[in-house]
Amino acid sequence: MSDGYVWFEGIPFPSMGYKPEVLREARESFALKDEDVLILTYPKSGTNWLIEIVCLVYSKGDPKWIQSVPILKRSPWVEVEYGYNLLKDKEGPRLITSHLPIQLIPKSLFNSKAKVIYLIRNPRDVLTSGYFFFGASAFAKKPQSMEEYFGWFIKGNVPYGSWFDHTRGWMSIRGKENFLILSYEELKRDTRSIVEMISQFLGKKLEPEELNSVLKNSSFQVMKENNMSNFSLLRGQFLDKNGILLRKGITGDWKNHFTVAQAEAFDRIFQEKMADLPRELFPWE
Ligand code: PPS
Repeated sequence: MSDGYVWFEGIPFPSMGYKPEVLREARESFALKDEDVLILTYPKSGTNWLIEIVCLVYSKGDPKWIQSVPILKRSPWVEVEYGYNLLKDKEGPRLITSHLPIQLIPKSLFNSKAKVIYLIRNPRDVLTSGYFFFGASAFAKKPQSMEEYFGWFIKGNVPYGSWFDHTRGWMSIRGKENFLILSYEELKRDTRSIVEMISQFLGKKLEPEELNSVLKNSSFQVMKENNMSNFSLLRGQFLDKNGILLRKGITGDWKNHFTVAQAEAFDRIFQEKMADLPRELFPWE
């Protein structure tokens, strides 16, 4: 289809860096190892923040790694051709990132003890973040207005498809021992406690000063200035000059961009699609 996406199994993917044959091979043949860590999110949920935190937990707060190696190399995206090629021959424990829905994730995940962290975010803020980010990208369809993007998001006609399907899919394996669910909202509210939870889950105990350094170096301001993490390396080819990864970094920005009618419509759709899941899985107002 020539609508600005690469389609695979009914899901639209960005038009640069993705190939059906790589997506297929990743699902069928990529071997997850028990010592791997998989960072899973729907796009615009705080993926890169979580990667930065996990990298810093692994380096015990030492910022040398995050300051010298681009984030896309530290925890490559398994479904992207570039990331897949980096990962498949990599030795030792790997940090792996993915936005894939559950039905497209490497099948080997389900027979491995790899640790998985799934980060969820209020879909209203995901929508808002995506509106600005994809609107300034060269790899996704550019919306003319928030109204237009709102319609695409509700239909799942955005990179990686429907937020609702994605979230329902991954939530279906909640409770598995190697699966930690976090939210952007809790991470914002009490970063210290959630980072401690992450380090415990990963079996990496941090001394108090190491924890302080993780918090400082993964903060919005420090990350925004770190050219290895802020996607400035993607400007030109993938992003135009308004393409900013670290845009606002707050919760509830949707309130500045949705009309009253959009807010009401979103509530209705959320209710229709997610009402049977426990409310505590969605820790936002
Ligand atoms: S992507 O392109 O899908 O990988 O984007 P992703 O990293 O998932 O999400 C981008 C949003 O995460 C915010 N962000 C942060 N918030 C708080 N603290 C830190 N350190 C941080 N790093 C990234 C980023 O600002 C995007 O949200 P918005 O709402 O657009 O600001």
